[in-house]
Amino acid sequence: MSATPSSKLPPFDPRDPLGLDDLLTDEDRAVRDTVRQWTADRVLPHIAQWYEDGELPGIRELARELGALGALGMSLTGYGCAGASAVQYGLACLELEAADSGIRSLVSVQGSLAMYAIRRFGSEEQKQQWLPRMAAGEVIGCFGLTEPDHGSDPAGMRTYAKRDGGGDWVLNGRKMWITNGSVAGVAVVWAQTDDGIRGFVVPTDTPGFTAPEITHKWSLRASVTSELVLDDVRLPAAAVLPEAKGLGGPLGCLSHARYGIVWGSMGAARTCFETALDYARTREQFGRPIGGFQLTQAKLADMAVELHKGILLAHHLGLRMDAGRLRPEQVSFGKLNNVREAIEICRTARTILGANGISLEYPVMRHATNLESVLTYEGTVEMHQLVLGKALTGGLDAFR
Ligand code: TGC
Ligand code: FAD
Repeated sequence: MSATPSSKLPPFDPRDPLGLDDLLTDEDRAVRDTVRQWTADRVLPHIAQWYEDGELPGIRELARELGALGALGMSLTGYGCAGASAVQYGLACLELEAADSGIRSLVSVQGSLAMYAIRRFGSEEQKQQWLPRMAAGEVIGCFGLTEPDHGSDPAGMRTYAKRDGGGDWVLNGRKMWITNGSVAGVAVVWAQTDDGIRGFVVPTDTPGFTAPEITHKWSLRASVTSELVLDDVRLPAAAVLPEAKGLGGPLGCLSHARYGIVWGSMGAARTCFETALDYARTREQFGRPIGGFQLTQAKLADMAVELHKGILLAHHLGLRMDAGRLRPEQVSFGKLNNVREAIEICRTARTILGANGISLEYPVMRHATNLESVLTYEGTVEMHQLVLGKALTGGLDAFR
């Protein structure tokens, strides 16, 4: 059969060269456009200044607006959550991270980590108490897994929860690098117990809980990152997440959040690619636009290929998640590939912008430095290589 005559083909769109928009439903597009418009109104006009200042001012107001959009706990059902599809949640992550990884982080930690932990592993009372207010953005949540001496290897965590004679839990320990920590009203904290690792729902006004902010970051500067200090934090027996037992609890939450990053990282990459494309068309050297040089075209072609392959991969994983068929190893596949390629795209975009590439007047360096964190959190490149390596080799475990 002959190919379709090119006169009948849709025009080539440099911003969607594979025609991936065709994969979306009208509802998907509406979600995407709503979140994109919100970032255009509320984030993009200010983000460079927030980044320079190293703060996310008005985070509580932003959280309430994101709640009103239905973006918090977006793919969860009931308790005020939007019940959107995994693909729609992914599209929202992409649009948020196209603005800044810090905004996507706020949403990931709230919805995929803190809310997801309570929705999946919590008691009915915990769900009723926290989820509707978290979905509305009235209460911000955080997720405390990492410790100063246990990052990639959370199984060795030292934070300990002990039961006293009356049945209360008493928590002691420290968590490190916790997104949203100092602004959170509720913390999901993972701790060792006499029966293995358990999760606890900790109201942050509980005596003994403090969350000093971590400053001097050169990445994710428009995001709140904190320590959590637990000093004889006394909680009722009902504070434990009843359905989470062992490391599978927090790792199950991570699968959900990592899925969002598979999409989100492509948002940061898209912004950098589009910025570089616009720049290459207009910036002239040697008497013509730098986009006319073959070396620049090769860079743009390679960036476009990896960007749209990454979006296609994210969409595929989204469809699998919606069908209840997404395995953790597949999430590792996506996080490993997409964040690694996103940072490469941003670094290449930086070269196309020359000296302007390092300026906050353009979004490229901001995204590239943000992605240094995204490469590390939610499992480093090496952790995802090892998860995949273990699965590929039929279970040869490089960890233990
Ligand atoms: P391993 O023996 O492999 O597993 C322990 C148990 O967990 C189960 N499991 C999972 N369950 C659900 N989902 C997953 N993805 C799972 N992966 C493993 C597993 O079946 C086993 O169950 P059982 O019943 O047999 O006990 O555990 P390991 O100790 O060998 O650890 C391996 C490793 C490296 C995969 C894991 O520990 C790991 O993922 N390390 C990286 C830690 C990490 O990602 N931390 C992230 C902290 S949160 C964060 O960064 C938020 S930033 C968010 C933002 O700002 O956007
Ligand atoms: P380490 O585990 O010490 O790793 C250091 C290096 O050694 C890495 O390259 C790692 O891949 C490598 N390595 C370790 N073990 C092996 C091995 N077996 N084989 C080969 N290489 C290995 N955590 C939370 O719990 N909640 C949060 O909200 C949160 N938010 C974060 C926000 C930011 C901005 C950042 C930067 C981090 C955040 N984290 C959070 C922590 C993050 O998840 C950890 O930093 C991450 O899991 C890595 O742990 P680590 O930094 O201790 O590095």
